[in-house]
Amino acid sequence: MSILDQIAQAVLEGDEQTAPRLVQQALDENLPASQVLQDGLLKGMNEVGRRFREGEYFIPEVLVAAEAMKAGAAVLKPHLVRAGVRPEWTAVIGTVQGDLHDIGKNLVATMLEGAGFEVLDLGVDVPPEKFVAACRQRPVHVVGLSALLTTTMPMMETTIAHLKQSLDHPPPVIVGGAPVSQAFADKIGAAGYGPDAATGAEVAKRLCLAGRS
Ligand code: B1M
Repeated sequence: MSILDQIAQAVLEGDEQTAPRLVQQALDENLPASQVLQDGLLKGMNEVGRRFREGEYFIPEVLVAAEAMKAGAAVLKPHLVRAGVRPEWTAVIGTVQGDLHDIGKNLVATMLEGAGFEVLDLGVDVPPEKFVAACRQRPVHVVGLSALLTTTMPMMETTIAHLKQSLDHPPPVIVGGAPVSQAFADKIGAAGYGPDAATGAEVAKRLCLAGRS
C-alpha cells in the first residue's frame, strides 16, 4: 500500500497517532504537502463520508476519523502556509450558526494564511452578530463563511444580510462548503465562492486586490 493510501486508511480507522506520523513520513519522502492533503487525508475523509451516507459508519466513527484528519492536517499546516509571508490583509472566518463542521473551514483558514492573510477564526456555530462584532473590532478585508448542511445554508444569506445592514462598509463575503455552489453564492449576494480551500483563498485574495486598485 502506498504511503498516501496508508494515510487515507489511518483517517478511515480514526487512528490519531498513525495519521500524523505517516504525514510526516510522506513529507520526509518529499511528497508535496498539497498531494498529501488531497490524495491522503481528504481521500480518507471522503470515504468516511461515503460510509456515513451508506449507514456503514455512525457518528462516533466519523468523530474519531475527524480527529485523525485534524492531527494529520496539523503536521501539514506549516508546509501549506508559505514561510515568511507578512500578512497584508485580515480575514474573518467561521462556520455559520447551527453548523458544527470545521475541518473544511480550518483548511480554508490555513490556505488564507498561506495567501497572505491574518486570519481571525471565530470557530463553529457562529451567529451573524459575532461576525459583525469581529468586523467592528478591526479593519477586515474579507469574511469567509462555511456550511456543510443544507439546513444551515440559509444562515449564510442571513449572515450576509446582517453584515450589510449593520456595517457602513461591509467587507466582501466568500462562501464555501460541500452543499454550496456558485449559483447559490450568487443568489445570496456573496462576493465569491470557493469550491475548495485553495480556490477559496485565491478568490479572497483576488477580491482584496480588486478592492485596492
Ligand atoms: Co456531518 N454531515 N453531520 N459530521 N459530516 C455531512 C456534511 C453529510 C454530507 C454526511 C452524509 O450524510 N453523507 C451530512 C449533511 C447532509 C446534508 O445536509 N446534505 C451530515 C450530517 C447529516 C450531519 C449531522 C446532522 C448528523 C446527525 O447528527 N444526524 C450532524 C450535524 C451536526 C451539526 O453541524 N449541527 C453531523 C455531525 C458531524 C460530526 C460532528 C460527527 C463530524 C464533524 C466533525 C468536525 O467537523 N469537527 C461530521 C463529519 C466529519 C461529516 C463528513 C463525513 C465529513 C465532512 C468533512 O470534514 N469533510 C460529511 C460527509 C462528507 O462531506 N463527505 C458530513 C472534509 C472537508 C475537508 O471537506 O468540509 O466539504 P469540506 O470542505 C472542503 C470544501 O467544501 C471547501 O474547502 C474544503 C477543502 O477543500 N470549503 C470551503 C469548506 N468551507 C469553505 C469555505 C470557503 C471556501 C471553501 O470560503 C469561506
